[in-house]
Amino acid sequence: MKRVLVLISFVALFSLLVSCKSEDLAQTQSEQRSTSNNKSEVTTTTTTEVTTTTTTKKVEEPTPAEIQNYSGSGHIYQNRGKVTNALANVISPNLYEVGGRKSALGMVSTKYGKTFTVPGENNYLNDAVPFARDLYNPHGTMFEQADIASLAYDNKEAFVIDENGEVITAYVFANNYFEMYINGVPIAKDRVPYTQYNSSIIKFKVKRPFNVAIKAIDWEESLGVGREENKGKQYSATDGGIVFVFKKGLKEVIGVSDSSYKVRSFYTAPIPLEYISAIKDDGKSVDSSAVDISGMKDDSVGVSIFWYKPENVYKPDFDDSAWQDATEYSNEFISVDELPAYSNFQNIFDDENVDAKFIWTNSLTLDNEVIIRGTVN
Ligand SMILES: [Ca+2]
Ligand SMILES: [Ca+2]
Ligand SMILES: [Ca+2]
Repeated sequence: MKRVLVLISFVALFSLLVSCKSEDLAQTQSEQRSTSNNKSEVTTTTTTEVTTTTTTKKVEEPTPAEIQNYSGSGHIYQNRGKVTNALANVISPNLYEVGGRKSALGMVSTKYGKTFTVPGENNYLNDAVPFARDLYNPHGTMFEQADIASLAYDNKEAFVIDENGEVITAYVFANNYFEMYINGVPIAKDRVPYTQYNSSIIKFKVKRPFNVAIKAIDWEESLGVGREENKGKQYSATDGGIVFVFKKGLKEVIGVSDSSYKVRSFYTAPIPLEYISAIKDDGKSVDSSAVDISGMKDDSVGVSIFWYKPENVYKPDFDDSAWQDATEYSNEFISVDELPAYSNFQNIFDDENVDAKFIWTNSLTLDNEVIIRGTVN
């Protein structure tokens, strides 16, 4: 009996050893396979896509065949998103030398030769569009109070849209960059494209009601892939968000950012390849809120989607009825309490009677170039 038990134990131990060994072997083989897959993917994509210039870090990239399978691709449907999967070529290394992070501009190209400016089209280098004045800029003027900033800004220097209109003052805090159009006219652009955080004051003369269109950009360091350095991660995906207030004189609030505004993304990234079909894109509006990036690795690029802007998108008569209503975000969610560019002006941005809300699309992290439209009565 004892001999039989010993024999059974010996057989069991032997089979256990054999099975461990074959699992080891299977794992090694699968690692080898995945290494060789990655290698062939990288080789394929670097020969057909944009040359990467901003990093030497190895990145995971989908193959052109996988990208082609994106059903919303503009290669198939007019007006729909165009897909890229690599870092941009840098065309301007730093728009704001004194700033914290490098605010570079770049260009991405799809494999079909479509090109897009990243992190978004803008007028920063266009002298025809004036800079907004500083409300609070750590590299420029830092006002302690909004009223002092407003009184220091002569009404005669207001941007004139209607000669016999009234002078309106706008206060804006953007994460990170904005341009403001009133009745289709670009009247101001943000002085600080990226960091440090700043806020702006703009005066303009217009008749009411007037149309507001704002271009807002969540700037990025890893140009074209929607990512930046954050908490030690090179490719962190981070948030946008903007808050603004329109006042007549020092007292009367005539408009604030809230969900009455319409919003649309024109650049969304990063998107894990397996979520590319989760983006709703009907040619008129887009929605990336179903994309989940929690499984993305720190060094993976994913794909980016870009859309062409309709020619009259900043004009009052543009039809934005298919766009999303703006989503409102709390101050806590945006984490602005510690930023003097915001917190010095809480009597403006968090007015107890008319509280301006941080707004964006319903995808605060992934939508990086956004247009916001509304009307002030
Ligand atoms: Ca800014
Ligand atoms: Ca507020
Ligand atoms: Ca982002």
